[in-house]
Amino acid sequence: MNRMDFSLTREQELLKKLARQFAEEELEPVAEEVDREHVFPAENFKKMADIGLTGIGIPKEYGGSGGGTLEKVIAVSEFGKKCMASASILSIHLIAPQAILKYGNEEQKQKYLPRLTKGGELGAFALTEPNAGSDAGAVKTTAILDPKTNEYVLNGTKCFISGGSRAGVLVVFVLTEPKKGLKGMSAIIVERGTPGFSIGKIESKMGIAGSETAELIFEDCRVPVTNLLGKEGKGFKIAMQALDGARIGVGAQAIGISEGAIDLSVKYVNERIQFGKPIANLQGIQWYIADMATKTAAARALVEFAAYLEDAGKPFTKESAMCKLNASENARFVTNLALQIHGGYGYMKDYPLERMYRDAKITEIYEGTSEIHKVVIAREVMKR
Ligand code: COS
Repeated sequence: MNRMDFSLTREQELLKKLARQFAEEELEPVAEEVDREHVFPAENFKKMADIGLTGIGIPKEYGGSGGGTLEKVIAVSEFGKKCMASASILSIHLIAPQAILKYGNEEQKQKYLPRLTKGGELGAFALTEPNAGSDAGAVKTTAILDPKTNEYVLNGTKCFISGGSRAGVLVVFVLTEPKKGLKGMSAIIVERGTPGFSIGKIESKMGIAGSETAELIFEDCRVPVTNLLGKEGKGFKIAMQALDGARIGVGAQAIGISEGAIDLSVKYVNERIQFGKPIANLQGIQWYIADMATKTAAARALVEFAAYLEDAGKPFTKESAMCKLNASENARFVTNLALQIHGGYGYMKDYPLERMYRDAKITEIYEGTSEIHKVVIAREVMKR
């Protein structure tokens, strides 16, 4: 793609239409219930797989639907407009197949990618632990090789793992050489149902309630050595690179929810009559809408630029962190103003704004906090 060409290809336009229609027909009608009941929308995830959305960025030979990061941004942001939990589920699901595509050997790709794409199984990325959040290198879960059986024996606990309780295939970060710290970290593929792997606490969250967030427990969990992803000791780099890509996905969630909140606000200000006329006539309201629209357009441009860099195979660590930081702060700003515009109605659960306001907050926290992103950006900007 020519760098200055902002138009979508015919395939991308079709994908956008497909994702939008799916969001309107399948996601929006259940978004409130998914939030209220804290229920994972399993049926909808299966339907996403049926229409190829869970295989975005994965070549067709492995059951995927092709495309790359920009396609992910298109689909995830369309979902974010209507149901942020579903946008989050899709965006985070895609991390595991992407990591297997990038670091897996042919056998691993053949075995796992079709399951994670058209097969309809959910993927999960298990890095975080109770004492390894922002300090991702502090992981303590071990995977010690048993030379007699050629298996890794996993012991430890992961927490806050999005989709971990529902996933069929998980990429788990462990220490294969604990003495080496983050240089002894490796990535291992673990399948649901492996003996010694169990699900612990399911979290009750402020927002994105439909995206199940779980504790994962490994107790003498034996995994064949062939499930090592990439090389031993390269796990931290795999995690960091996977997060670079994943953060563009969070950026896409954030612009989606912002655009959704703007759409609702525009509709509301034209319908809401106060002082004898639609509140859209009030300049104060117009200024709110102008700020929301301008900042969101800028956020989308930065997210799409980061996606372009990743798709072009260029370095994108800095832009991925920048786009996620900017889009997530904007999502909080926009959902807050949208709720304010809706006044008392916005505060009530009859309108989606209070859910969107709660949902938006996570984008400033997961897959790296805003503060961590500033660390990453500053390091990149100040590189000599
Ligand atoms: N891509 C490739 N390699 C990377 C990288 C990246 N984006 N970021 C770091 N690395 C490499 C470094 O180059 C270094 O390699 P060498 O030892 O060969 O030089 C190695 O990884 C260690 O990097 P660093 O010294 O920067 O590690 P730190 O412990 O200082 O951690 C941060 C760096 C803070 C950036 C990292 O811990 C991080 O991203 N934390 C947030 C984690 C997060 O997002 N958690 C959310 C949970 S997942 S939902």
